[in-house]
Amino acid sequence: MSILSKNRFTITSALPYANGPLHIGHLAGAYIPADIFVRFLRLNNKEVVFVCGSDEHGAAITIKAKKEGVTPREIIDKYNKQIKDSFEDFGIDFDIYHRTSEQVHHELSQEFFLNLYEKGEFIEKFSEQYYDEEFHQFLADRYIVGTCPHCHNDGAYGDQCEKCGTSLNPTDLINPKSTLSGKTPILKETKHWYLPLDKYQPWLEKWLIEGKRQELKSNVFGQCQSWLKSGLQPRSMTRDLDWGVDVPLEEAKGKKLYVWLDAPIGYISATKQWALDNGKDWETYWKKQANPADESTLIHFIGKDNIVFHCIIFPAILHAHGEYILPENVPANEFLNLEGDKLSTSRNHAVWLHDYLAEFPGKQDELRYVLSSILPETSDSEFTWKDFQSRVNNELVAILGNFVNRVMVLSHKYFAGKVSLGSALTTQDQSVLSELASFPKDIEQSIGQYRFREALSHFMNAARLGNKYLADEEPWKVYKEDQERVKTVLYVASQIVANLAVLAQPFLPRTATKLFAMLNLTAQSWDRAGLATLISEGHDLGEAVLLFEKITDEQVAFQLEKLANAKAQNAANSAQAEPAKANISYDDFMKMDIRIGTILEAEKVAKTKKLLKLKIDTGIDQRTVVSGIAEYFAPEDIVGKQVSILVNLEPREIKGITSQGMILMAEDADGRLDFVHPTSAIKPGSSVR
Ligand code: B3M
Ligand code: ZN
Repeated sequence: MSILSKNRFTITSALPYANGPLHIGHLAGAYIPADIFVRFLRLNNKEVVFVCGSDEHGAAITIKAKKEGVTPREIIDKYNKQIKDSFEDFGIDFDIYHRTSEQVHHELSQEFFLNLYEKGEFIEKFSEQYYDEEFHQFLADRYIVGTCPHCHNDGAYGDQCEKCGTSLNPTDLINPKSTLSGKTPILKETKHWYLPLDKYQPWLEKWLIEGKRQELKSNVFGQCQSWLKSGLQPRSMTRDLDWGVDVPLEEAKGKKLYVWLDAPIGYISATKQWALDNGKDWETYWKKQANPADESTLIHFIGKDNIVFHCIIFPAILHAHGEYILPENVPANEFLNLEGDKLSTSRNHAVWLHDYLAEFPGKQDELRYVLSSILPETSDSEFTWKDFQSRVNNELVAILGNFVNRVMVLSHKYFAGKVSLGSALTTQDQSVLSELASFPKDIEQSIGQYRFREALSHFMNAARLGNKYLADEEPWKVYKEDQERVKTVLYVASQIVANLAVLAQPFLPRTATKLFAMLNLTAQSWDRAGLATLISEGHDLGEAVLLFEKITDEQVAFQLEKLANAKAQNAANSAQAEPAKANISYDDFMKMDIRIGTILEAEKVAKTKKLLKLKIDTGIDQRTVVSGIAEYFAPEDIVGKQVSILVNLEPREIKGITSQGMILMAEDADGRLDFVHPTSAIKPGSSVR
């Protein structure tokens, strides 16, 4: 069914956390696709509300505030403004860019919570959670670090180990430490309100898996299916935090709503505010209607890391509430990479939108174009500056810009900018014009299936058609002998330019505006696209302006150097030593019995990459120690070496071998190992203190 059979649309783009600026990955994920879609709907005179806003709650904000030594309020005010400006600069045409810190949002989120609470939808559960006694705070998510039980990385967070990717609960961590005080937290009982996702599983399977198998993109469907397959668990909708929306219950004083409960409600509160400002009825965009045909079509544009929240948790909440419509589709994109590496805010491996604009002023459409051509629609994709250059130079400049420019310049040169039909249209002209008429439908179909790259390539093919037409007809040669023919060629070519102006509107809004101005036409809606009479006989064209310029090799080199500098800066930062661990007492230290020993034998442990089995003369005895150094030392090279060995470590069974003690090794930030040993021979058994 064509998307244009619907009349009203509620379109949302993921609310970015107001804890940092936007980069190209954001645009390519949830904003450019949504913007193309919305512009297309508006051109078709649909009733659309397009909402977004800053996500201003959760640990993402408070931890950033702590890092910068400012209040959460300062963080959200700063980044909300910067993000909002970037969206405006790049023409992401929201009806409203709201904030989850607004009163109307707090109220609506609380109303949602209470609605579910009063229906008895939540499970209330006491559990023991880590608590920092010094800071008087429970330690959710990133407020706690410790050793990963899976890979033994000792910088794992309470929600995830970034080294091995495992998702964790704070209580899974070995040797947990508060990131606030650095101290070992205590366990303390606390009460939370859980959404029983397991209870909604059968409903979700029917609505989502049976009902949406056809419509959902395969990457989205696959994720949902695997979540449901592994079985949904109750999920806590409240947190012990001091920043967020208050849980509206007397007994929950000091607790906040889980940020992933309030954030999607942000779409609704944004719509509410927009309706208030514009004399509209927000409920027609969000609530079920007596006649289902009157209901709005809700579509969430997001990145792949948010799929579970938009396909499972938020729909379950809307369903439990009962009055709301459910999303029609969630066309999530995968991730965009940059120059062979993941985009990373913390490593500064990114193209920041505000930097781009300062370095390429006025070239928003160039970035929109390139990102639209490489959107990670079905799998991760990659932005490189070389590719950026070649798409701008070989497509925007050489095809679109060149065609438009030649039509404008020749029309002004030969006929003072007046468009008129000279001799009759040839069959060649007619076939070009009928081909032109096919593009709007092709683009409509691709957009309706969320295939924006394909839609853009149809648009570019229309420009190619124009370019080829001019090259075939060569009006600059014909002019000498047949001016009437040249009038007609430029008449046909002008119709193509006018069509390009109409078709460009969803993709390249600034370019479309320039094209209409050049043509001396007002903007046209989509139903006019395909017509061979957009420009009438005798029409006067406007002034020609330059649409696109080539990207130079120097510009590319500059950008690559910037990324290389960020990389070098990172390496320098990570070369800095880790901060010291918490203090221990002298007695604690004296508990360790470290001796000098000599390696007598060494051999690889079968079927392992890292392990060596060593026989050590400790001066006390000869014992076996298994050590993870095989990647750095060959057995034959280390026999006879003196080492430091912790001799009173509890024996451990490793790969079926009892290891009695631990060889002390120095390890740098890159994981490179070396022995800690005396510089001159010393008697085995000598102690190290
Ligand atoms: N702020 C997460 C993110 O930026 C979150 C999206 C909310 S959408 C309701 O990935
Ligand atoms: Zn791990």
